Amino acid sequence: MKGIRILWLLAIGLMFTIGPLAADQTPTPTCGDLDNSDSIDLSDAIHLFEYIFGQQPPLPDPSVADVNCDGKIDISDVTYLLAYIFYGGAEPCADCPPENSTQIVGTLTLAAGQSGDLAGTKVYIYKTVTDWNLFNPTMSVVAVGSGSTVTYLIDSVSPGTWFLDAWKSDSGWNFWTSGDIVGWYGSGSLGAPSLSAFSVTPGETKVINVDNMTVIP
Ligand SMILES: [Ca+2]
Ligand SMILES: [Ca+2]
Repeated sequence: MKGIRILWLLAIGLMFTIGPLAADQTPTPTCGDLDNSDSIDLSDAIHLFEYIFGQQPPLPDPSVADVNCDGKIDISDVTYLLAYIFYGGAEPCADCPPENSTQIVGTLTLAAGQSGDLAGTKVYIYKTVTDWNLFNPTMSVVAVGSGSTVTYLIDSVSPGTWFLDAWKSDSGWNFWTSGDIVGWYGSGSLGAPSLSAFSVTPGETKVINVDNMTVIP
């Protein structure tokens, strides 16, 4: 693990010396090629690191970033990439389920009259409304992009019935607080949100858009 830590320092150092990568990138199907350069190298790990910490343009394609195929885009994917690049670790997405992975994808959009930046908003899925009330999500991802509309992709979802909400919080509390931006799939209002269940079948890419993102006054 010591080697990994050294590589972290190297990656962080390069992050500040290389600077932002090109912003006009197009989608790529190559898992792990975060910067769409047709190769997988340290710059991809840096790109992913910067993305996770909010310093990078949107990923060209969220599906290439979940290199360890656990349905989330986080630091463990950077570690996985570094292990592959420097230590002969498993290839990006080597253990991913074959195509037709069950997914939930969609957009989050600010409600009419709302203003704010949805960058960094998290999307959560829950098995029951009780889980939602207790903030006990089964899976979560960070949406990609910024501004009034962002996109998300939750991969490797278990088929079944789900509830979904989206939440950008700066407070660290496990409940909605003033200034948070929240939305949910369903009906109702901020004071009385009503989540609707939806079902996902095996191999389906379920589209769930949330268009009621609202800033809590
Ligand atoms: Ca690359
Ligand atoms: Ca991952």
